[in-house]
Amino acid sequence: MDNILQKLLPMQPLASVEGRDNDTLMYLIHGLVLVLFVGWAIYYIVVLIKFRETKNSKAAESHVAHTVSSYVEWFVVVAEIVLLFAFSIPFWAVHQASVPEGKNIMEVKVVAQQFAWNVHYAGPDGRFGRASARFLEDNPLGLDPSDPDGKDDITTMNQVYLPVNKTVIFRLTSKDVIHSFGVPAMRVKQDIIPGMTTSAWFTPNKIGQYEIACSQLCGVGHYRMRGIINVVAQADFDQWIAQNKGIHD
Ligand SMILES: [Cu+2]
Repeated sequence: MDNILQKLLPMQPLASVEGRDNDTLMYLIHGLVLVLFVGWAIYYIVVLIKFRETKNSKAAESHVAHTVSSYVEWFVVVAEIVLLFAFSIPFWAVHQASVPEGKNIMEVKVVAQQFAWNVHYAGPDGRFGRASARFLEDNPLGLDPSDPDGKDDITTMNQVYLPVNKTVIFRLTSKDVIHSFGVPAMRVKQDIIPGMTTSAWFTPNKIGQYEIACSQLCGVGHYRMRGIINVVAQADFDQWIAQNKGIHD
């Protein structure tokens, strides 16, 4: 079934646990729209033939009474109510309106700028160093050099490393204009607003490389505002953290 749907409506191969709900919703909405499209097309052709001018030289003043059309309308209304209340609203509540909590979750901070992604890891101590706009001239994330929590932090540009099968929450903000954190393979898209912190989260379940594409037109270099998410095995991730602690790229 999945293969047939994937052929009908090709999407990037899915690489997160939560993305499945997104894809189900996509298929259902497209399915309904397909039914509506075919229905309207048939109706259009029928009307063109049935009410052609040579057969109906005089316009009828009274409307055509049909019960079929009202059944069809009710079907569409019910289908849309089901899509909204049984799928879309629960999806929003689980994946967008709330952020998961618990132990097996890691946090990564991302500061977007024209036209790059600055990525900030807490390092082995699990605590993020303080950042302030005062230090932005010294380093791209504005890390305060006097804060001991920041000494082992790792910062990278356009490169994200994640262990597979672990939920990650991205805390997103921007230095300049509105950007959008779009990761198609994870089915995630979240606006990034200067002066605000927004969140996006997912659980990557396939080792590989995935693109972060800025999804909000943010200036002349928008097209090249790309990052890479490297999903690796937990052991490789631990090694990466150990090798890079304190390195601010
Ligand atoms: Cu951007």
